Amino acid sequence: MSDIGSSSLDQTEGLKTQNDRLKQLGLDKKDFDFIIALAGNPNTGKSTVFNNLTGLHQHTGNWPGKTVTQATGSYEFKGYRYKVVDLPGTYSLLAISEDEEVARDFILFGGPDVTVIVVDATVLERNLNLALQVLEITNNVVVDLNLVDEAERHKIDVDHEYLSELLGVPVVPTSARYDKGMDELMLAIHKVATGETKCKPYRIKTESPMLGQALDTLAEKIETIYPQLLNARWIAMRLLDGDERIIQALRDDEFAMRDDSMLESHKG
Ligand SMILES: Nc1nc2c(ncn2[C@@H]2O[C@H](COP(=O)(O)OP(=O)(O)OP(=O)(O)O)[C@@H](O)[C@H]2O)c(=O)[nH]1
Ligand SMILES: [Mg+2]
Repeated sequence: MSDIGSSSLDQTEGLKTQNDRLKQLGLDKKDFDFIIALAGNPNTGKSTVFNNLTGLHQHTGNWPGKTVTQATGSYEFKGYRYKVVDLPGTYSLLAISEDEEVARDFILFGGPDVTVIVVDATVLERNLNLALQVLEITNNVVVDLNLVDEAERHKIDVDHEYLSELLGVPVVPTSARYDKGMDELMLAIHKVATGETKCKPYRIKTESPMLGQALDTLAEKIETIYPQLLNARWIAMRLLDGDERIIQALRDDEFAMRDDSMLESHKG
């Protein structure tokens, strides 16, 4: 590490890396290649998926400063080590309840490499609300279309390929209770994590022209300060909504992320 000139570090000093963020959230990326977040409405089978993926390699504690349980686990796939975080079930990411706050903060500030949204195939419409919210925040998403066995019993047949086209991210049908579709899920996660699959998440644009203009103006300013952000428009929306957590995050410069690849290029 001594070959990194201190002067070349000046620009990035004080900025946080992904792992600094993770540590604040009670996690550590050390020894892992990718961090995977499992999100979804309550009772969609997140923990069942989590158990299938991680087996006995699990650890539970609490989210720092919260009464919400933090469950993490790990697995290996194609030579990569994955750390999985089982997020609390939530209907939205507006951070009204403690559960929602934990889920949103992790997706927003923890910078997971892939966020898996577990949706219930029997009540897809209701579940897509959260899915669309997650797609607003992050690019790297895999949708786990779970409970397809239950859907079949109800004569519901979801066209997962078309859904994937509409959402702009991979959609994998699974029956977690029967351990079905897990290999396909791991492969989809792997491809998004390694960049083999490029996601183009669907983003809602239904606002009035005036609001749209205000959002564009604000997002442009945010992007000037934080060029690496992928969700400036979403942050602009939350600011206009008066979201205290997001306002505080801007005040505390929490969106400033040190890019480790930038440090690499400064070496030597
Ligand atoms: N039929 C069927 N049942 C499933 C499937 N996946 C999960 N379940 C069942 O659904 C129930 C809820 O599963 P969990 O894994 O606890 O769901 P969760 O999303 O973690 O729930 P919360 O953490 O409370 O939000 C359990 O009884 C599971 O056995 C599936 O693919 N098919
Ligand atoms: Mg659970």
